[in-house]
Amino acid sequence: MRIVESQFVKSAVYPKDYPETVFGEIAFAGRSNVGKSTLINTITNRKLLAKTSGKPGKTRLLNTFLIRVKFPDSEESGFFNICDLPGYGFAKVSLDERDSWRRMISTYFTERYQLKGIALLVDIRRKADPKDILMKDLLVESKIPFCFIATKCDKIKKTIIPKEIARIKREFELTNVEVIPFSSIKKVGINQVTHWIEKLLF
Ligand SMILES: Nc1nc2c(ncn2[C@@H]2O[C@H](COP(=O)(O)OP(=O)(O)O)[C@@H](O)[C@H]2O)c(=O)[nH]1
Ligand SMILES: [Mg+2]
Repeated sequence: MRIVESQFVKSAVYPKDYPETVFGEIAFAGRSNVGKSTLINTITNRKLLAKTSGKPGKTRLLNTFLIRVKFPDSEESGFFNICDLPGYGFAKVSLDERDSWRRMISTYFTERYQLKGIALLVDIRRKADPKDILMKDLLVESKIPFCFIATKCDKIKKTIIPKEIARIKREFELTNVEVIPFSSIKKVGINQVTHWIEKLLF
């Protein structure tokens, strides 16, 4: 499967604002600055599709994109949606904001019936932190299939990537969960992420 076209659809907070669609949806979750928007730009081969920003905590909405794909030996297109979830972990948010974030995410997980898979992004260099563990627990509770994506793997030596992937599996107590090393800079993991999406949707 190959992504051939992508466009921004809309931003939402409440279920009444979720874009109407007949297609399946894949969401990307993770701390602010972990590389969610960059990953979406990389797998769609678009520089500015999802806004990337050095300033953490700026995006507080569910941002949906419509993606068109092609399959080998077929003229037909397939479609799905990507949702760029608002990041977390930014130190300077009030308890109220944290609460509304949590409500927005758990409402999305339960109400968005088109949601077929969630990828949780973690920085390959960072030890599992409590907010990521809470997020993983939300994923398990949601009963929606999920994978982990270990981002910025260009920042460590290639030879220690397997060791760090094993550490992530251990720290998050992952069994039968795929952990995909990813780098937007070195273009590592694009096919694996696309393949994970394809397995869930088509
Ligand atoms: N070295 C490296 N930096 C990355 C990678 N992906 C994202 N970044 C950088 O990390 C910062 C945050 O990325 P962004 O996509 O905005 O994160 P988001 O808040 O999760 O959407 C930006 O400065 C990106 O350039 C990667 O694969 N490798
Ligand atoms: Mg972002």
